[in-house]
Amino acid sequence: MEADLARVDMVAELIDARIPISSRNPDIDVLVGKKPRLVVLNRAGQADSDANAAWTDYFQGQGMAVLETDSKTGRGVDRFAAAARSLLREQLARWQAKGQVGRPVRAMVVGVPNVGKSTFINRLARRRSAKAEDRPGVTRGKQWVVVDAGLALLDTPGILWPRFENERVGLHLAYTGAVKDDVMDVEGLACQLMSDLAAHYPETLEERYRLRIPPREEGQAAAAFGYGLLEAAAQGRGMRARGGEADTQRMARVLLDELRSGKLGRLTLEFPGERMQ
Ligand SMILES: Nc1nc2c(ncn2[C@@H]2O[C@H](COP(=O)(O)OP(=O)(O)OP(=O)(O)O)[C@@H](O)[C@H]2O)c(=O)[nH]1
Ligand SMILES: [Mg+2]
Repeated sequence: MEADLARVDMVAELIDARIPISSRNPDIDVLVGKKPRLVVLNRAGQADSDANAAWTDYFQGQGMAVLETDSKTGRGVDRFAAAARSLLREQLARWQAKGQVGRPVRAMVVGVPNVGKSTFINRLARRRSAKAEDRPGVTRGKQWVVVDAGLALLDTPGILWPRFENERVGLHLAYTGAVKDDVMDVEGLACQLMSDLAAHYPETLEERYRLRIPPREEGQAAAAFGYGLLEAAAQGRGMRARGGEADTQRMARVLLDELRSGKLGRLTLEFPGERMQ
């Protein structure tokens, strides 16, 4: 990333609007340094709109340029070129003064796996130049995509940092699909997700899976509490394993798929000012 930075004019930092804390590389400020940066809150259509507004305020308050986008529908993506020009206005004026009129802006697109970097680039370019699929680790190498005479974007492979700050960050990245499922215990993950949804979006959970959330027992672990909910959801959907017991394995898959595909509705799991523990 550092070598590529020298070759670009700006960085577009794509973050997942549902998990704006966990989906940011903790070293990004140091890595990007003084290079102009635009924070792109992607997947905004999957996140809570009030939370999106709060995050936009938050980043602007930190002096950063922000754009809310949904690369799947294209919403907000067309504002990128203007936002980039505004971010680079001093640079563009310098180029003009040197007679470098029409020099294209080069932007590097970075972010965690599966956040939507390639889809975002394809939207901007209005064609499928970069391979994009519904799983992490699709983009393997770097690729320049020329949007038009004035803009070129560098697609990069998604990056996960070697150590997560804490367990919650790892869970949130896993829920949203930034981490490959085959390296995880999907049932355990779904139990944690159930417990988080019960805390943040109880009505959604109760309606969608036709269950009642019981009060969490004193000292009960999130995983155990979530397991009870997963079992209830499996029962509600008539999912039974061989022995007749609730098929929590299958329900775990379904829960994660429904979160990722948006069937659970718009939800945000992290809020400005919150401390991740
Ligand atoms: N709902 C929704 N889906 C999105 C959005 N952006 C991307 N996607 C979907 O998310 C999946 C991953 O998109 P990619 O563009 O391949 O993600 P990436 O960041 O390039 O992923 P890697 O190359 O693996 O790092 C695709 O199925 C996209 O259609 C978005 O804003 N909203
Ligand atoms: Mg990609």
